[in-house]
Amino acid sequence: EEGFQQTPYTEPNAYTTDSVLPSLLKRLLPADALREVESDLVRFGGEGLAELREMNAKAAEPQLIQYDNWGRRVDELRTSEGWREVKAYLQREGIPGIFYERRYDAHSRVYGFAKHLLSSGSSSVMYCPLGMADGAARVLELSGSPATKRDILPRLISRDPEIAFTAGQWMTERPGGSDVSQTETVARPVPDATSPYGPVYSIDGFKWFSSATDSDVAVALARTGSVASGSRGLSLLLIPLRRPLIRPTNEPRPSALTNNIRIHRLKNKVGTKIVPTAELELAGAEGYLIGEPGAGVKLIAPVLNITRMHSAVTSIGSLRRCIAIATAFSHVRRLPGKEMLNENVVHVAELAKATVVYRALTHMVFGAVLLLGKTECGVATEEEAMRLRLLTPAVKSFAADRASYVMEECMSLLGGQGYMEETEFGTIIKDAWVEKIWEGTAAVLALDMIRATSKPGVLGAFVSWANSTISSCPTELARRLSVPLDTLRKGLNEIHSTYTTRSITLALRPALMLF
Ligand code: MFK
Ligand code: FAD
Repeated sequence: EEGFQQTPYTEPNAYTTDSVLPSLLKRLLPADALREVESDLVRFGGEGLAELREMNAKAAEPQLIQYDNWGRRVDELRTSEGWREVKAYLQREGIPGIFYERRYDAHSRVYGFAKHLLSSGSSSVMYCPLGMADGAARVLELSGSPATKRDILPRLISRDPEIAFTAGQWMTERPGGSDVSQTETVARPVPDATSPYGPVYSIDGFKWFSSATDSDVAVALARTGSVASGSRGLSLLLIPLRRPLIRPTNEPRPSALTNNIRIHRLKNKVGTKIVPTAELELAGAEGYLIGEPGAGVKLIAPVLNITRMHSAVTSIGSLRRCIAIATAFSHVRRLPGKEMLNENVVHVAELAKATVVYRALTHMVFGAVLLLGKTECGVATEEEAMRLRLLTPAVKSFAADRASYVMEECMSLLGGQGYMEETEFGTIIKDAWVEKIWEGTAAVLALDMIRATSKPGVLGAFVSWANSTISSCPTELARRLSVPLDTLRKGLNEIHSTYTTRSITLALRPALMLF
């Protein structure tokens, strides 16, 4: 006698069964764009994700081979076949290509991030290198030399994995990640050296966190000014991880780093285990100056803002997957001698609570995503651009904060099975925790909002937009929401004096729900 056997759940089409995305896209996209985009999302959410999950199941932790059999230092980084397949698959699907092809103008950001939302719970945090490639592409689009626009930008956004590049973002050093003013890495101009990519510099220093170490290039901060000049003495450099940067297409890319970059060690992380995050020593690495010397932080800001959007979408994408699994389980699990879980009022109420948070976060984040698209396509009003500047740190921080708690609730909706590695909750949750830290902690992002509101007009524009949105709400709801806006005004004044940073994000929460 076999005894009771639980029927395993199967995850249905992620797009067609999603409780938010189809209606959200109907609201955000013009009808003709929606028609085209929707057929792609239906395919991607079904057979596309099934294929992606098979590749992702083969992804394993990277390995560092520091010395070869003959005692030579080689610093070979070996990534798994699954990781490389996931990367190639998502590049072919148009991440980050869709964002730069701009087939749907400002709405291309909504389309690309919809694909991200559907897949980020099933791709071993591949949106880390892909998000940074997206950010680096925008930096080159805005500030790159003609040669970087010709040779490197097209590769960062290519759908062809044979030639596509990903990029790293090297900011954090041992003295500080939130505050980069004590950066120790130094870049010195190389006399007589020339490169079509920009003025040639030799770079020495130590980068404490390098996540996409399997990338082709990095955008990095390094000191060209005096130590006393703090972060205003930092410049932005484009650094190849291997030289030559451009190889013939039929020549395989070596896994060892060259360009005088050594891998000190791979980080031993709580999550994001598949992502090759390393500590790097730069000893005379060649790099090319982007933009003006001393403007490094300002020049790298587009990377920060774009990766913060990727981070926000990863938070809600991870939550989406957790809800999808919990819902699928509720369709196959019967309470002993009673109804199915999806017919049980108490259980369904728990699923509904999780779904409400997912709905609110998705509307909130995609409101900001549309503003990003409009800004990049040059069709945002000045007021919309200011709102994007203020909302980007807020949605990143808020999504990371709220999603992770709800993911834990979803895990418990499977009972003991939720705690088993096979259901993937543990991996998804541990991976998503990092969204609270990288690209800025809540406190640092609250400070960034203060930086944004210190520019004239930003806060006033936000408050008047929020008030006019509130006035179009049903009266009862509007009354409740108008109080936090007053608090926001008062709170900001107080924060300037008391430095109680977190409360600024808290004060904005109700207003952000209005998208
Ligand atoms: C899965 C998806 C995730 C994808 C990728 C994840 C992997 C990557 C992991 C990483 O964590 S990479 C490292 C990320 N590091 C951070 O996020 C650092 C957090 N700290 C900050 O963001 C600080 O605010 C910052 C280092 C930028 C402060 O630097 P400064 O030099 O003290 O800033 P300052 O002097 O106030 O600003 C310099 C200029 O930049 C100003 O312009 P002006 O010169 O015109 O006045 C600022 O307005 C501008 N600026 C700063 N932040 C900006 C910005 N402009 C636009 N947007 C911003 N966010
Ligand atoms: P600190 O800046 O020392 O912060 C410590 C604590 O102090 C935090 O709680 C912070 O909120 C608080 N704090 C700091 N300043 C203030 C303030 N002014 N007011 C109030 N509180 C404050 N970086 C890269 O450059 N490239 C990468 O590829 C990369 N990958 C990463 C991958 C992983 C898995 C992780 C975990 C980190 C990665 N980072 C990367 C680094 C990341 O961006 C930093 O860890 C982060 O910015 C915080 O910097 P820190 O670690 O130096 O912490």
